[in-house]
Amino acid sequence: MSTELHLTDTSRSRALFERAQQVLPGGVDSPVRAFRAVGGTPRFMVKGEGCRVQDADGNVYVDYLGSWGALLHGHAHPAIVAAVTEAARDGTSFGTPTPREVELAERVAELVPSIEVVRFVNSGTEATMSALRLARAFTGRDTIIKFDGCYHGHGDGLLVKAGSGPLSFGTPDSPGVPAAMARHTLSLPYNDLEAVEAAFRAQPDGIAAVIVEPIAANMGLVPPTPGFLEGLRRLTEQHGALLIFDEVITGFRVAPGGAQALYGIRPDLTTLGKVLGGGLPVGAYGGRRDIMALVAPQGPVYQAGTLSGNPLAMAAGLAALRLLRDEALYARLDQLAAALADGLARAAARARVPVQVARAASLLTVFFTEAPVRSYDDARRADTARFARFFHGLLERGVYIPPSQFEVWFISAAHNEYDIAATVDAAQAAFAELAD
Ligand code: HOZ
Repeated sequence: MSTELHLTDTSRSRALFERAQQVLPGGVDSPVRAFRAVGGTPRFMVKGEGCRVQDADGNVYVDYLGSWGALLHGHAHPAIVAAVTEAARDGTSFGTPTPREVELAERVAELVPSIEVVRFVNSGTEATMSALRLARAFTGRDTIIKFDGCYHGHGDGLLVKAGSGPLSFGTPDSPGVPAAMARHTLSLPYNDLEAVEAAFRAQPDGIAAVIVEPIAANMGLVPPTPGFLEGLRRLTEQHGALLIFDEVITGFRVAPGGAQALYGIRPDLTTLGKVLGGGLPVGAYGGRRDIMALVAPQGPVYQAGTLSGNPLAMAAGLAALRLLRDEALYARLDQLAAALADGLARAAARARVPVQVARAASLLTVFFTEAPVRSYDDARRADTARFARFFHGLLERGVYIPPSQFEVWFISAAHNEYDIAATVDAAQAAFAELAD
């Protein structure tokens, strides 16, 4: 990888983007991919191997997007590819129960401390929508508390001060969500326990659930301040509301048992996705047996899906979770991520570019701001124009990071010390350009 700025040929990506815009809204199937927050042409990827991706023009990048966190083990891990190939030979979908989903459910229940029973779905969005329906049914209440800048997928009622794409594009409240629906969502500042206490005081018997990313990773990376998650557990218990951890990003990534294992907090329900699917579309929600007993057909809360528990996806998930048995995995990820975070902070300081490098386990964000970021309001103070220049400085030097200031970099088990060192060199050069 060269730290020199080289003019990469992007003609094939540009041509594909032209065609895509004729037949896909904005040329993409998920908004942040369109590069609108950073400008320029999105790269159309054709191949991934380990920590590298190759675009349609043959340019190769060290990848810190990792399919938005799904690829903890890197691209095309041989064990995952073999498992999916073997499963595909036996049939790609049955619409019946299959053995692999039982095995994956058992493995999830073993790994995630609070999950006794789990339901597989196809995406994180489905998981959070279903978990909220369940929480409302269980408590007989309507109001949901979420936090500003947290993103829980694109379900109605969750697009209120939402992070990720909505934050990147300045549309944190989407049109098309009925006002009546949004009225049942209370969005409060992340890391502000007093605001949660006040909400419970105002509606002591009205709040069905508090849903939270235990480590917020959709407004850039914002770890919980000490006592915040513990406080949420205490308040929800006191008021008969459920605590839902959205671990779509943190599940199996920050520890085998997710953030709840890391912080020692037992939520009532958990939502999962990304790493759980090993790169195939899988989401899940699960938790206490008495709550999950309400899900159809055991109970009356309806939720279904033709491709739920799909055998290919279950095979990929099983292979991905099997790889977590490597005892050195999390220490290695931590070491690599720490080296990258330190290197980035030093490189920025050398170039006199004020940044905050936030890190938790193998997740990090470089915020272009002078003040620490503990909330959505802090995150929004970041200089997004500077971020966009930095993004392109890296891209042109062969480093692919998520194309928005408000997303996180994902370090995978396929990165190594040389990739990290080369990334820091590239960042050094990209930061130097910002100082001009
Ligand atoms: N919601 C994802 C970022 N937090 C983006 C997913 C995608 O574009 O693939």
